[in-house]
Amino acid sequence: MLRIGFKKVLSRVKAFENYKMGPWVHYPGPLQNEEEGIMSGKFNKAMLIGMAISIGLLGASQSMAYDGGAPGGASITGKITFKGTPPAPKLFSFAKFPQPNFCSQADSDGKGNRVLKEVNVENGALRDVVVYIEDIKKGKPFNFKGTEVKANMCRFLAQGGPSTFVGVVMNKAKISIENTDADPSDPKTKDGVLHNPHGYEVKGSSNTTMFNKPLPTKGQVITEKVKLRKHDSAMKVECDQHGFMQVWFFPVENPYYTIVGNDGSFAIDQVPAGKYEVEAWHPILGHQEKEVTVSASGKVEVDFDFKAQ
Ligand SMILES: [Cu+2]
Repeated sequence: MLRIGFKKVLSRVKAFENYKMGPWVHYPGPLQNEEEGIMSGKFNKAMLIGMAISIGLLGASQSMAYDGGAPGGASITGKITFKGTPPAPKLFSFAKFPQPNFCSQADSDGKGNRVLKEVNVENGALRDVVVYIEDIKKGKPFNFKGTEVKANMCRFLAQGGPSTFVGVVMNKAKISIENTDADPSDPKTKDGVLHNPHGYEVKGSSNTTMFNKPLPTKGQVITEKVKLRKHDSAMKVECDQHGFMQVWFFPVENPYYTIVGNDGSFAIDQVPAGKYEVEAWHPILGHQEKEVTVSASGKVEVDFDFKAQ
């Protein structure tokens, strides 16, 4: 069972050292935390080889590449609802953070607080949900162009979708964050309000830093490669200057995702016939899955109902 050639093991080690491992390998526990110095020499080569052998054995769990040359004709539609009383928004006193006057121009409660609505419900419809077909190996074309975020009025806003609180990323693709903030009335920040985007991989209660970069100047953009190492994790970006600047990203591996509209509805089209797990993901409320079967040109409706945690 342990018959992996030494050369192969070495190439695994090399790959590991170069951070080129596949995205969804279940790493042995300690490897999950880069910040604890796994790559900084605390571990010797023999240990790395040992780990490489385990990774080699687990290699079969890596997902296969997606084939975008086989679009189908079915569609999956539905609506995301929320039952009960949504949790109250989080409040952050602007006075406790830099540039309170500038930042208070957006999403203020009028009493000196930033309002962060993590669970946004209007007329029973839940916003900021990603709906995704898991493990679909082929279908419509997938040309993921990367993820864009703007720092605007001391908010991180996900670009290009109906939600600014939630977007999607793809492992090994790019995420770019642009600073659009400057305060001409303040000599210290006339060229830019300093934001400090801090990217995390989040799984349960564990947060691992992906990057942490200052962004001091208006018009400046930082671009990072998304490096997710755990199965079923998500990504979050927070500002180390302004703790209320928070945005979430769900990792996708195929084009069959969408973010619900303001009325909680969604539609996923060009689905090939088959049986699928459809997932609805909310960064605070967690995820739900439902199995659906679609025929060649059928329409299937699937709804999800979330509750307070
Ligand atoms: Cu900031």
